[in-house]
Amino acid sequence: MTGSPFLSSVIQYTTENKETCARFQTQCSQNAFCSDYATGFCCHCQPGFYGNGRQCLPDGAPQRVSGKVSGTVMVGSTPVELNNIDLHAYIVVGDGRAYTAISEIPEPVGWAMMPVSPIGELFGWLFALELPNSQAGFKVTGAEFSRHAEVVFSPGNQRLSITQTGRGLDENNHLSVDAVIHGNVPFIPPGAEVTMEPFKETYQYYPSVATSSSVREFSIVSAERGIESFTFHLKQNITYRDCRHDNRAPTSETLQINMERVFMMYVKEEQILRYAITNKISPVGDSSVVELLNPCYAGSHDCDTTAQCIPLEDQAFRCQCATGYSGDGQNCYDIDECAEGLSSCGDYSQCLNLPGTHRCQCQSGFESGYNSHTCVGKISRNTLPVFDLLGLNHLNRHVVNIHYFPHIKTTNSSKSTQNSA
Ligand SMILES: [Ca+2]
Repeated sequence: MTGSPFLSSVIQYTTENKETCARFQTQCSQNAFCSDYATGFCCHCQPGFYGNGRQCLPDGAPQRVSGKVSGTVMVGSTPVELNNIDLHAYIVVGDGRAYTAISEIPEPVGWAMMPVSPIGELFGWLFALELPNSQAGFKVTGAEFSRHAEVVFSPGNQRLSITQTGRGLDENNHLSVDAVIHGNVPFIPPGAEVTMEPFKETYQYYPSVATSSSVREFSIVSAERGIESFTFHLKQNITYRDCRHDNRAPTSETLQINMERVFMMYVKEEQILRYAITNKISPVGDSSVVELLNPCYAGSHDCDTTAQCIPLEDQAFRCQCATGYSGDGQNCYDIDECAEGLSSCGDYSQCLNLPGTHRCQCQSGFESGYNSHTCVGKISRNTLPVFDLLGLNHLNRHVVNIHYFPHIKTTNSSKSTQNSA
């Protein structure tokens, strides 16, 4: 302290308004702990989980993504509306392979969107297989981010802009990502095949934003036109909320994604557009040397798709079932937390078993409390009219259990008191 009135007032200001765990811990994931620092708080995922602390996912578990795609895409001079069509992705984190499917997508644009693999590459970056000294995108962004990508095709100079917004994790831990696509794509003859060689892309990391820029070559093979070569230039940035209060040293300012086994396909009959890409993230350089060392890094291990591969010395490794699964690592099984009495669902909630987890589903008229294991009345039960209190709205749906209404029934008070907070 210097005694300067200016400085002391500044210090006083920052202290009073400092965001602390005591006030903001609810912003952390249930699977995180909160730490206070001189300038504010940060959330950190607990051991066995990964993420940015605000959202944490179990290590080793496969990840699902779902969302909607909308926008207008011009194929040649034909505009095609994409009207909230479904996007689903599934990522086997243990080998870094990301599968993306968009349906139903109509025919001219379905063929023409085959080279637009960057839509699926986002999920590859978020949940890439990590080589030493690197971290997959989700550890930086969590589930809330905005990704802007600009794709410019050659030789036709068509431009396509892609915006993908991460909207959080839903109740099943699936990542919600909506996409808006606008612009032009080159025409591709129906029945053509698109192939893309493996490539490397370098991501630059700055506070709260990651960027990359690359040129991709791809070939279109069709009966009528033979083999044609194209390229596109991709420029993208991904913005997210960063927590720097802990003054941690960034892992690396640049990381490299190796994309292999790139596969794109349009199935006309089902109107489904599919991308599959294997993604490995590493420091910039020749990652093949590291991959030779251990099957965990090469993705050639035999761990279950719901297990984490833990590298040991040389070629040795260990498979560990993800949190929520049990087994020897080669074979993992979902734990039925409801049947095995492992759930901590409170009153007014029903236990629902899910792969890798479980959920406490609130009875009608109740909503999730802070920790999502407890359910609290949607309206203050003290002010509820007697008719509503008796649950007339519930009667048609299921048998009213008097335990739902602790104010009326008091003989079993032990069960009905813990929920009032
Ligand atoms: Ca389960």
